[in-house]
Amino acid sequence: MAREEWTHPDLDPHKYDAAEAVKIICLGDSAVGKSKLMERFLLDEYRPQQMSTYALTLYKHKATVGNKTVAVDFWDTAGQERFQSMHPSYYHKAHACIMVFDVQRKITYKNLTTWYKELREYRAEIPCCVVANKIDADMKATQRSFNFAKKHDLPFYYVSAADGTNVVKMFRDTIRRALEYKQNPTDFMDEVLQELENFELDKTGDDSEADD
Ligand SMILES: Nc1nc2c(ncn2[C@@H]2O[C@H](COP(=O)(O)OP(=O)(O)OP(=O)(O)O)[C@@H](O)[C@H]2O)c(=O)[nH]1
Ligand SMILES: [Mg+2]
Repeated sequence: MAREEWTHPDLDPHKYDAAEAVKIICLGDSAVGKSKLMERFLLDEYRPQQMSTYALTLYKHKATVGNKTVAVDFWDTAGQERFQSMHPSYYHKAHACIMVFDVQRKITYKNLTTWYKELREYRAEIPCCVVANKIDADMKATQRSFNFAKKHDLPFYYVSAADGTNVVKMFRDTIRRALEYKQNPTDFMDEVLQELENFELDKTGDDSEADD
């Protein structure tokens, strides 16, 4: 996003530096039920904040984890995002990711590969889970095996935004994992190494100039 877009306080990435604020993103093809899942989880505190200019909706939630109150922002995009890569700012400072597919549309399951690849390009280590939505419409789906999650060692949930099956459990687990990650980011060393690598590259650049 362009710099001026951060002037909206709700989109200021610095707020996620605060100890008890987490950002959770949601990925998946259009119409798999990302927004409905959030609405179902939030129910009466449901106050989506439409950032229409950015095709982005922020769902704000106060969660209690242990004896702490955590401010959770769920970031949800709308529409045809699969056909264009998500903007890097969507991933920026995210602490967890929920990847959703629709058990009635195989293509949405297949496309998880693309979503996951993009996620890992930006956020190599954040907790992520795979969600098979709309099981109310196809109960037999729970007997089918979806190996994507196993292959990548990700938690997997059969859910229904329509009747609420597993929705609270999936969100609570994800919030807890987001917080754990925040308190103990496993990719901290990656960031340090990257910084060092950039530094070394800069130095090499300087040296070659000096040699000329
Ligand atoms: N039967 C059934 N329908 C669902 C369920 N969840 C969502 N839907 C329906 O699927 C359609 C798409 O749901 P959305 O939540 O708008 O999907 P989305 O992933 O947010 O889609 P985009 O915003 O376009 O990316 C709607 O018509 C929902 O009513 C579910 O658990 N069961
Ligand atoms: Mg939506």
